Amino acid sequence: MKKLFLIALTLVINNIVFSQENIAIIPKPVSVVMHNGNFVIDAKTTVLFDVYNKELANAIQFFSSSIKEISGIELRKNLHQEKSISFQIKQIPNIGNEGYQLKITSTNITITANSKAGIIYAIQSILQLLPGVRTNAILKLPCVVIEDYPRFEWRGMHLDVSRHFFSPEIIKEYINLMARYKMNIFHWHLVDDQGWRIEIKKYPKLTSVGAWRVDYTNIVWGNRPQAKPNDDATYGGYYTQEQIKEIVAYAAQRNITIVPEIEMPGHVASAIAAYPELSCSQKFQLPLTGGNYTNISSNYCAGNDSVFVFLQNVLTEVMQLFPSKYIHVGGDEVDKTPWKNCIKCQNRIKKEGLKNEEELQSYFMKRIEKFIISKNRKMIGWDEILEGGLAPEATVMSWRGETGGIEAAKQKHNVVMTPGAPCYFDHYQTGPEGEPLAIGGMNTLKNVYDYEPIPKELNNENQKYVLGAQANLWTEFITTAEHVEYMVLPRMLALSEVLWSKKDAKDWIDFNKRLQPSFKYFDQKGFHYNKGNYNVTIKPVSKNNQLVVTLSSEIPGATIVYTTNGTDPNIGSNIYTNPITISTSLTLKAAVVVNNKVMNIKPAEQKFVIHKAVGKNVTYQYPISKYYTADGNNSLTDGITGTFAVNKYWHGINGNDLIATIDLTEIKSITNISINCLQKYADWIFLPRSVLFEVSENGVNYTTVGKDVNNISSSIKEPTIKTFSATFHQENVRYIRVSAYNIKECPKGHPGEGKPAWLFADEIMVN
Ligand code: TNX
Repeated sequence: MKKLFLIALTLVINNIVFSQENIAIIPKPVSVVMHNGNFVIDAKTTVLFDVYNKELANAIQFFSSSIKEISGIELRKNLHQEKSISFQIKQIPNIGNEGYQLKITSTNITITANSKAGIIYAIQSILQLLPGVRTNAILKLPCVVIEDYPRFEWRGMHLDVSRHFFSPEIIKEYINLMARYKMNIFHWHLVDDQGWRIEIKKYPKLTSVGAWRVDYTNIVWGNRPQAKPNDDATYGGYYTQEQIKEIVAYAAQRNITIVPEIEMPGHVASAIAAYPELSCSQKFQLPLTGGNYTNISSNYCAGNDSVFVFLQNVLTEVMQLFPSKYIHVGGDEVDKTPWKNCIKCQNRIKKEGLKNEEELQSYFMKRIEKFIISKNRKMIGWDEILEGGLAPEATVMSWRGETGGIEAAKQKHNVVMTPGAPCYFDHYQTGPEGEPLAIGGMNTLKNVYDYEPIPKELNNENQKYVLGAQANLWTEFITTAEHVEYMVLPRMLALSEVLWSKKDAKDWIDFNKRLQPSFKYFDQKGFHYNKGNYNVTIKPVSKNNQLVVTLSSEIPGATIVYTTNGTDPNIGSNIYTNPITISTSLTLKAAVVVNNKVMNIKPAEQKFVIHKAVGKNVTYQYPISKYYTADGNNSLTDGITGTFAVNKYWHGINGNDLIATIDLTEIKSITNISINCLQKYADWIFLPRSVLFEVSENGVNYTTVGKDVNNISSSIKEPTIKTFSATFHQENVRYIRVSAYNIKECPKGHPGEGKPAWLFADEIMVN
């Protein structure tokens, strides 16, 4: 029925076919009604608008230059003739400040909106219906009536230019891509430990010193050595105030507000390299080259009044450059140790009657907020600014999950959602296979598309504090424009639909169809992008005491093939139709087939082991970290072993031993117990020192049946899974206790040296 309707709507005009499906606008507009016919843009076409309205004139300039870029056609201005495109700003109810109405008939186009923002979005919708690159031909648009407006007011994209510097041209390209998909906030992360990127006239050393570091780009971020005093600092760059003004205007023309982030009080090793007197130690240091913080100060001193004078002077220049209502002041990940050891900070705590260093950070942020408010602006910061008490009018950017955002909204503060999952675009989208090295984690296109920015925990009244959401692109691992494009495309398009379109209009299959013209556009423009997530998800679902697994893929209508004999699946392998029952130990491999081709670089793979403890309850002496609960309490006895996809089936415990007791519920005779553990140096995960295996009949008196001592060094960087085991003469037992002893602290020379080490374990196998 639906198909017939679509065919009925298909019109053939001068060999261009427009159908409902051709209206492939992303984000999906609120309402689209197709009509017969088309409008032709040619040399006679004129634009009509009120030339005295500067904002409008600015938007028309954008429109005219875009049309010229594609077709070579110079649109006429305000010549009244039959074929016109008219733009009008007037009062229209129900579409808000950013909404628009676009009506295309065969003789004219009318665009109306309440503000320039809406006019710009109508233009973007038109541009999505036109070719992406220069054709030097007349342009045709389908006759259509569109009414459209966004769901959220904060539709953000962030870019970290501190960890790697990106030229003004790249920034403009980023802004342009954002604008095409109606994103409206560019969060420009201008300051961090590894580089200060904004010219501040009063403090020239911030950029002459703080913007340049010794170039170790070819060494992975976390492994870079620190600079030595005579090394040449050649990597970096900064934006001059003139460049910033130009970029701000470029963004404004596209209705994008740039929210600058001036980090404080932590993540400022770059500022301290320029002006050591800003830190507690006041010691000289060189700009950081990467992730090695040994002996580096990265906080401002919170007890020193001249730090606040410095920051007010910096912020004054920043606010002169950026008209944004919001000024981002960071606030994340402040290691409070230097404040604990600093006389000035401790005096401040006493004098202000503060309880601890958390309250000292809160004091810091409140003092800065007062200044920002005095300049008629609003302060926004990462969710750590909640700790020790939120500044009175602060807006919170929730990145460590949604907890901070929920808490702030309940306190009636505005919130922007940007939880690591799925809003961190520095994570993999399909890989690691076939993708450039990323910081870790995985946020697929569908994860982003399925995101709902309003958490269930908020009642109707508090929901209104959620301004919207944002994706963050941290660039520790990203050094080129091509790589930036790859990380945001096409995930930004999914986010744009989440933030703009109606919640109940979301449709994954339809979105995938509408993605195709964007892919063509990216190809035409030479943009790098991810072409699809062909991963197969292997999911255990236990049924009637049997281990049953389902296979699924994000690709609409994909065929999944699989094997259970250890070989890689090919187009002739079993086609998945129904859940698979697993009754013997085996390795399942699965892949997606499209057009008779296996699409995966590496098939999905999961090992299942059927043993005597499968399905039995496990209790722990020390709790498992809430971040690594795997698929629940009995993950260690579910027959599924952890793989290198870290966050999947592993149980993680931080700084503590893993002491697990299994109740077999009846006496069983056994001769072997083993446990798999993981080492992943880059993620602070280390193999245990040793594992002790004990058994008991009654759960009170235990006998040791084996101890396996680790023989793999904690400095091995290659991810490694090791099986620790004990084999013994037959024992008749009901209880099994496995104690894996954590190395406790990250080893010497590791970036987390002295900090708690993670211990990851999965599957205790009993035979
Ligand atoms: C955490 S998100 C950070 C950044 C890192 C990022 C890497 C946040 C407020 N702080 O400094 O670049 O993780 O994903």
